[in-house]
Amino acid sequence: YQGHFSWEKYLKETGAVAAPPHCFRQSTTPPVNEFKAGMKLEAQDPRNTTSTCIATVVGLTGSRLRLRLDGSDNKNDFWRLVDSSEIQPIGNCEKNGGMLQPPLGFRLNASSWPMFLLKTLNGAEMAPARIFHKQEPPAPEQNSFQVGMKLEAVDRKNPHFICPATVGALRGVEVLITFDGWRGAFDYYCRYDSRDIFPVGWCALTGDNLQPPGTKGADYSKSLSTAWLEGTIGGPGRPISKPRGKLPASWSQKVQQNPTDPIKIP
Ligand code: MLY
Repeated sequence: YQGHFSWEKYLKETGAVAAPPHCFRQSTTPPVNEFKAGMKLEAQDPRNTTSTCIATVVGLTGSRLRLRLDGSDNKNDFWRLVDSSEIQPIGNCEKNGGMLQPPLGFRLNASSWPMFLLKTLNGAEMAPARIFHKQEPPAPEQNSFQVGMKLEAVDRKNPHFICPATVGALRGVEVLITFDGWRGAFDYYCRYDSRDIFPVGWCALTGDNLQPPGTKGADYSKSLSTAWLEGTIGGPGRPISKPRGKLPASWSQKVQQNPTDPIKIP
């Protein structure tokens, strides 16, 4: 069941402004995603960032890859933009004098790592170097976000979700990301040049499913107006479980839960 969230209507209704693209460390055109499920690459272990591991692409969404470290479990998947500097073609680590490491929580005995590595790479489909992007977009020179500006942000507790968000506060180089229609539990501070935040319209460009705002505590809560949710049938419900709507103007995105994504219930 699908619904569509319209930024155009939502901005009008909330009287808010979108953070301008120059605030973000993102390319103006989202990077092309030529990866395929099953391809292997090198990735920094998100839980132990000094180690480089082998990862397998287990899913693709817009300009992002869903990655799983070889030798890890399926409960610690993570998402990276295809132009992230934290992913590299296989061979890069060794070329730079490094050694591939087992992931934190390697499910076998540490002594079996060399053999595991050999087997996991044997006959593997390695992501070709040409589909990696030369470099990350440069960081903007300074934090130009302002409180109240709207953006699209990764929900770090449910990182497969990208959601409508508002700058809640500024703290030097940091920005407080708050999720529209959700209580503070999902808020986080990140650097202004974080790769987890995107300008309004990003998901529409990449084909990612932008989640609709929640229904709690936001500025529209009194009227419970859902004019920004096109084609709503019935009253507002929980957007995650009940996305709804009809086909969009160019500003609208598909709202659909990926049935393959495990949903953590916080
Ligand atoms: N387990 C949660 C998921 C909420 C996601 C909130 N994000 C979109 C800010 C729930 O359904 O309550």
